Amino acid sequence: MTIDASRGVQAPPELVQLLTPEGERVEHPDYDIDLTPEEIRGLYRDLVLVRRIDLEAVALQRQGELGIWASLLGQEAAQIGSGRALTDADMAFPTYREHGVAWCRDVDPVKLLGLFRGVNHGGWDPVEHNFHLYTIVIGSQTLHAVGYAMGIQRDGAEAAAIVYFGDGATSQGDVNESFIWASVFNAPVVFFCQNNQWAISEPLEKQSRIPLYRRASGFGFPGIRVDGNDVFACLAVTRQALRNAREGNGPTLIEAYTYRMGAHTTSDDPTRYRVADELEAWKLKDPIERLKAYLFKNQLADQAYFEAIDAEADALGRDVRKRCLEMPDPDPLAIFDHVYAHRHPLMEEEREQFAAYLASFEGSEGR
Ligand SMILES: Cc1ncc(C[n+]2csc(CCOP(=O)(O)OP(=O)(O)O)c2C)c(N)n1
Ligand SMILES: [Mg+2]
Repeated sequence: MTIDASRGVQAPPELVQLLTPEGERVEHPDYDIDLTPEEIRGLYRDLVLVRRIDLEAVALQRQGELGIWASLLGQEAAQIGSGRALTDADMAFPTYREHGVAWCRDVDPVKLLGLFRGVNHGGWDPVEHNFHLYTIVIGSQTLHAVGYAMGIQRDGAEAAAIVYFGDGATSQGDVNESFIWASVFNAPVVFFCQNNQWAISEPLEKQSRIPLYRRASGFGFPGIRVDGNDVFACLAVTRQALRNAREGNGPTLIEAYTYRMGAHTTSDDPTRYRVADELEAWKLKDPIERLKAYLFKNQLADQAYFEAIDAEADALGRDVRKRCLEMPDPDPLAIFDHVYAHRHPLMEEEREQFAAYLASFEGSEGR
């Protein structure tokens, strides 16, 4: 097999970009954004804090405190840009990597860690945050999102659904079926594909012979490619797509062109299947560095500001670690609690059997 070390590194011409890797602001005829200095600093803070949460989670896994972790490293701008485009009424459907979107939806990061520590099955209430539980079955959440969007449509609500999925997921039947349903029912949904160039060890060229955003035209709705490492462009493009959905103009496919800087999960070793040059080239496109350069060059933030954000990030990291270690082990019988919305005879029987089994251990308190 020949390895193309330049994969994904050259920005394709059709990509929407508002902030270059060097931190220069550029204009786009169709997408613009007018942000106050405070809003821009807020985006920078979001990016830095979610990277710090992610770093702490990787460290916790390496120390045996989490079973596994799926890092968002490199994808912060795609997640913060799109996440900050949402209104409270919009509903987000994540994969297992959307820690940045969870942050925008006010989900306590420790609750994300609970799933990966094996102490809960997803520790937040999706209705409270309008942020669905993490979904591991690749692509299946696209169907949930379209169904939810059709519900919004029937309620006549002023909201939209957004669903996150990866480049690999675009090959799943569920995703293609969800495109058809969204299209023919004109559902208020935004398909947000983070093309991070890899599906574990499968490169993008094994998923598609055409750019992913162009798939949408075959289904009858618009597709657009955005620089996924540019938080301004991700915010502008997602805002417009959500607005279109809410106004009854149907779905949009957004392909956020980015790169998975880390391993697929902590169980993976990417050095087995990709070359170091690729990683080095993408480091130059880092989403945080370009915004930092922009803030600095335009005198919107000074050294003291960056130091204060770094200190806040370190404090957050320490807090997340402390509260992760304090999470109690669940009651073993709690596994039966949320299988069905109501009590179920078979579940009751299995619960009793399991309780008797637990009680059979010497020294057990006989739950
Ligand atoms: C239906 C299904 N098939 C296979 C898997 C195993 N699997 C987990 S992650 C993954 C790759 C997903 O790649 P992509 O959609 O690009 O998302 P990324 O992990 O890069 O964010 C696969 C095949 C799964 N979880 N579900
Ligand atoms: Mg991928």
